[in-house]
Amino acid sequence: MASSAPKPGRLFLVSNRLPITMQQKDGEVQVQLSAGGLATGLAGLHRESGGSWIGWPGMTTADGILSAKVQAALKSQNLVGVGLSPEQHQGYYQNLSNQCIWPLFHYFKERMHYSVTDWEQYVAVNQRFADTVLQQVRPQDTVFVQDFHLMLLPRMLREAMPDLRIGFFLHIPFPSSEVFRIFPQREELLKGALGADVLAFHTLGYVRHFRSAVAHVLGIETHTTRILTEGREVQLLAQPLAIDAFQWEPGPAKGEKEIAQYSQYLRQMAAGRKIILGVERMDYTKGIPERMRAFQAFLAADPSRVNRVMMIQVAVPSRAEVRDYQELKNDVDRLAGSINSEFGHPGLQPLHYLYQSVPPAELKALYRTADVALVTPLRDGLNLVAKEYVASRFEDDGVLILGESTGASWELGEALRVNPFDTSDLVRNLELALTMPIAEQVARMRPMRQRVRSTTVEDWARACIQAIHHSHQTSPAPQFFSSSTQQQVCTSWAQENHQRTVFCDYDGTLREFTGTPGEAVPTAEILQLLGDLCALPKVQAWVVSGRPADLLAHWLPIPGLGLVAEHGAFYRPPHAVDFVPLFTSPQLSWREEALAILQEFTARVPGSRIEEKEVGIAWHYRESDPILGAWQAKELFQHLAEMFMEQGVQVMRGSRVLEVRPAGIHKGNALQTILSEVEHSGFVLAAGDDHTDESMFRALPDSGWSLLIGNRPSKAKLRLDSPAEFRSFLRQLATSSSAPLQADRE
Ligand code: GDG
Repeated sequence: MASSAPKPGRLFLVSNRLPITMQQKDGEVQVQLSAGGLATGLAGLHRESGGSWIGWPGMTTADGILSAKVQAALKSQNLVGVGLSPEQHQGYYQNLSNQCIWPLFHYFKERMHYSVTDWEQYVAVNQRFADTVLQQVRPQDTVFVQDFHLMLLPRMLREAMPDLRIGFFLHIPFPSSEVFRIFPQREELLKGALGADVLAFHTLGYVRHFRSAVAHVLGIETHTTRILTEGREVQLLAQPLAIDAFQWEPGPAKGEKEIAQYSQYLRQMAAGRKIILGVERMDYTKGIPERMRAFQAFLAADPSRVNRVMMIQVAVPSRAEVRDYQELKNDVDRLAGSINSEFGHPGLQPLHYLYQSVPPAELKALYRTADVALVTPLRDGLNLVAKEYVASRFEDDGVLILGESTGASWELGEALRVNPFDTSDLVRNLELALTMPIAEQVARMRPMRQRVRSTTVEDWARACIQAIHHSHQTSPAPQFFSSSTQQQVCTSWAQENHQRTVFCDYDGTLREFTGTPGEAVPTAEILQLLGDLCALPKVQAWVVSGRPADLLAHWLPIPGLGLVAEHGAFYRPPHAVDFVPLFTSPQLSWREEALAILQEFTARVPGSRIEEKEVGIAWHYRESDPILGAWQAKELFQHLAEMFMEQGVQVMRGSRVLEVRPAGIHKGNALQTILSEVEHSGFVLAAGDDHTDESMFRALPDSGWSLLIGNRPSKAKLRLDSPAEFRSFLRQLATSSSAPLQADRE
């Protein structure tokens, strides 16, 4: 797949915010790159490829346009700015991103504020980003989009530049589909993200949630890590963000002196007490009040603990203009006050609460000095603080207490895991942590530290980008059967002097799918069309279906029509009366056992049903819950394939149907047999929609026309979107025959 794709071009990163601080002084613009984290890890990659980082530089302008000076200053750092007006910033970022998607994706439905105007701004700003990206990129480039602010961007880019390699990473949780579908524009968000070649998340849990949302909201069948949509394959990836552990370890030129000084200050302040540390943005997802209440309960259980333990809580101001965040700060202020007044003594303050950002050296000192890190968000995409604490413990001591609802808990299994909502669980684990023998601390910390050290941010980025390059396919679906090509095909059909043969599948090709297979009786239009085709001289029309022979004969009573039943097990040539087997005495000893298994699965999956045919047995799950149906079909497939592998039986997957039948019977074989019986075969066309039709496409001679009805990777040369489009093409064929017919008569 990857080998046939052209060499990847430059890398472009796109995020809501550029990783910079910008100052304008005396008409001069100064751009300072942020240090550490994602910014440092990613910067090298786009620079070495010749690409840029595209995002909002952090200041709004009245008209949403960045001055030439600002753009030039950004360009000198390989950055491209997207300008935003205050209204756009408010609607897209403050409101829709931070007060709608953020709370909902963290399971805080009651804090979600949705308005149509904000949504419109979100769409418009995503489009603004798309326009900026499109001005920069060429089709062979790679674009790696970051986070929930830009969920519509992948699709916008895909529509404008179909061959672009696009990846998307979600830094926050992807919630359960039950929660996700509360979002009013849920289809749009999913379709937007599905424009990417690779959708990456921190954990497999989020991958599962996303798949489930796609299945339930869009009704698209999904596979473990793949989704087929609009003719493309989207790969789902669990790739937790890494940190550069070495940055947290002691080393020359890392401000060691400052760190040591602050550590000493902390120890003096602790005066022999053990230190519990909490660090995060002041955000309701981080569980700060819950943690403080647990500390309060811990002290209340034994007030003398105040002489042995203290807590430092750093809460970095965040989204402070939003009411929910102001209220949270007031709560935390009050709680901190009440803990200190309840348990403090003159000169002995149990809780040091800092509502501020601390400089990097102080943060390092805090991580190195704290005996226990209490990282207990109520919900967190990953949580870098937990990894940073582990990386800082270069002597492998210290205890990490980690909330089970953080993505990081997937990787940091040796931490003490807690339910962040359960005060008594927090208290119990605080007691455990504070009395943990050093040998156990080391036994837990060492493997976590080794794990955190084993990858860097750059490794993370490279893994994502490699996945994007690997999964990208250039036009994997057949080309659309344009009206001009249809004209050409009709001309070659009309000019053909030899036999003209048309093979078409029935369900999903000639006829639209219906709720139950029994409802899909042919319409008068279909009967007329097939009748007209069969009435033409030198034309053979065949319906090649998985349906049983007697049903096809009953539904399609057209004497001139050829019929192939049960995926190629039987056929009835035009004007013949009986069906003839296309196989030599099949082995049917497996049937009884297979039927028993299918019955078991039918009992398990509501809405599924068995169709017994003369040789094959089909299990249909079109009316079942899409997730349950697809999951059970996969199980069933493996089960049957393993059981009957050596008995000459094959298991085939169709569109929401699975069929067991003797090996070697397929539509392709039927097509070859029929064509071998035609004396002078000329024009041949085969049309079908599902995987069982691929064998027909493969069996066609090179000069044949293969036509997929639908949009997915296929062996077919051309495609149409629907049975209605196919019927309209057949109608054109039927009427294009008049010229040579007249010539024939002369
Ligand atoms: C989002 C997702 C996901 C914090 N206080 C100070 C300070 N920090 C730094 C930490 C850490 C970063 O901020 C916080 O990262 P988190 O991962 O903990 O949380 P979010 O900001 O919510 O990040 C999260 C992340 O994206 C990455 O994908 O893990 O789940 O919500 O690096 O060190 N840095 C300094 N002073 C502080 O006071 N210097």
